[in-house]
Amino acid sequence: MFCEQCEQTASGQGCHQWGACGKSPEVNAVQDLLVYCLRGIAPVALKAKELGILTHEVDVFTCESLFSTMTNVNFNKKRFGEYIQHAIQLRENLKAEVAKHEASVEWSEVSCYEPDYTESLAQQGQDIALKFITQSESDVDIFSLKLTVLYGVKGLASYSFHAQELGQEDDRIYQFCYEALAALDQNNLSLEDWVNLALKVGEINYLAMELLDAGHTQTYGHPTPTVVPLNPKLGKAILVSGHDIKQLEAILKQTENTGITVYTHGELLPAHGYPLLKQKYPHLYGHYGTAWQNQTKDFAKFPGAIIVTTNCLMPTQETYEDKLFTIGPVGYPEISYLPDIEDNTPNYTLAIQKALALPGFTEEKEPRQVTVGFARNSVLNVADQVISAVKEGKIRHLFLVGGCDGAKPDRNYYTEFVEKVPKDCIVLTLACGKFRFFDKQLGEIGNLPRLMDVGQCNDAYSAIQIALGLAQAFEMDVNELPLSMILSWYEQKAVAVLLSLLYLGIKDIRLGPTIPAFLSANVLNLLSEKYNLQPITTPDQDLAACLG
Ligand code: FS2
Ligand code: SF4
Repeated sequence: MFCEQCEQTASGQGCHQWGACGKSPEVNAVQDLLVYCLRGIAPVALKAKELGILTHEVDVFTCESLFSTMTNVNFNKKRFGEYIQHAIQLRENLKAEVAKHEASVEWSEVSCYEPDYTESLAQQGQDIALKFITQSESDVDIFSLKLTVLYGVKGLASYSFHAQELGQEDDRIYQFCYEALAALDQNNLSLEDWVNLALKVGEINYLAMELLDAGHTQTYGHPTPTVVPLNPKLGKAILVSGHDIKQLEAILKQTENTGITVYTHGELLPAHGYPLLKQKYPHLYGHYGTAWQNQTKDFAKFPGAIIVTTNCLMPTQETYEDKLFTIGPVGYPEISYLPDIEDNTPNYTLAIQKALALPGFTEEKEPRQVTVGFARNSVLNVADQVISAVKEGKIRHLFLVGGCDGAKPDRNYYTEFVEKVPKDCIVLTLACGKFRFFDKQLGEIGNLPRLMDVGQCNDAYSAIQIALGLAQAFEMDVNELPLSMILSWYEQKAVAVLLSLLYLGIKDIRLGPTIPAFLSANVLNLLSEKYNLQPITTPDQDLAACLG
């Protein structure tokens, strides 16, 4: 087994025996086999697009299956077997369509590959992964960039999958996913070509995040500052985890008039800020628990059904397995999976019945709350206040402290950093890393809260719009703003977001808790020289440098 796609990779060098995320070597191998099959689909889909053949089903499938191979999404070997069979079937159907237009196309080895379903798919995946590594590792820097592109495309595919659910699609995204997947099988690209391809992942991911933002805001309105209770309400309950606001709405719709209260978990906290969701479904009540790595404790204690819509799912525990449900690309062996029935939406009846059978909350807790909804519109609406406060010296600096959370103790850096930010500075935050400090009372500067939650990880798009809007208002380059980005990464969506920031030319990003293992020393040097991308050090040292 070899996997180094996430931040918790073993010894900071790669998981070889067993995934630190809980992924077995067999699951890792079938994921690699699925990615190989998608690499085989890519040239066929590109040819089909060139000939004007409809590829939509394959486009959506490609994004969903790439999504399923991300960290903490799917641990179910059987499900990957199904994805692989479907991939081959879709590829052959598309080839048949291409043949109707152009009979003489010769497909490369990867596009002709057929797994032997009578033999172990895991063994076949392992052999293929080994071949990929031995073919590529002679040039460490190109191998590093190949992995960067592949991991970034996984993140981009996941955002595109969500945008598509909300009716927002752009063929440039699908076209690029295929181009990037096809490039992994080319051995004639230079280092510069690979750097450009990695930045192109950033460009296309920016488009995917823009579409997802449009999907959310056009469907649910622009987020507004909204108070979210952290204490539960008496009664039956469902907890919805992950990032999928469209599926949260489907759950809200199917639980109307059942008496069930719906709680968000993890990256769904910002859903409360969308006015049209909040107004339409009063039983969308509050938030329960903190970041993904605390779910084994949070899920065990939750007295209702739990639905995980996306990452980050951890290996499950007996104490809550019978009340846990997964959907879409998410899965775990022996855990109830609710398949799509209609309009890309599952029937949630089993989860609803489970919630009604469980006791729900029977004891009141002391009221606690947080405020969410400081996305681009909310912040840019008060841009004049921010600008005056900066000009009058009331706001010295803004920090974007955002990104993923994880279990490692060195992530305490982010909590300490926020605690040490001077009182005349503002902290914008996003993604699940905020749970280390999201309920801290940092007070206000004038009417502006000192801690503002911009949203989920994909709302990096919103944070970028805030930065660009402020730069425009100050009439200066975005890199000259009194704004520093202190980012934490964990999985492949964060890789895609980082590539988007680099594509936009954002400099001086501080990244932690560690630098990705898949970045070779030369590639890291290159990014450091061009963008001044740098690892975090200590909160005191980094604060001093940013404020200096
Ligand atoms: Fe957090 Fe996990 Fe959001 Fe990542 S809930 S680390 O997948 O995408 O951020
Ligand atoms: Fe290791 Fe991360 Fe890969 Fe899991 S996803 S096997 S923890 S590198």
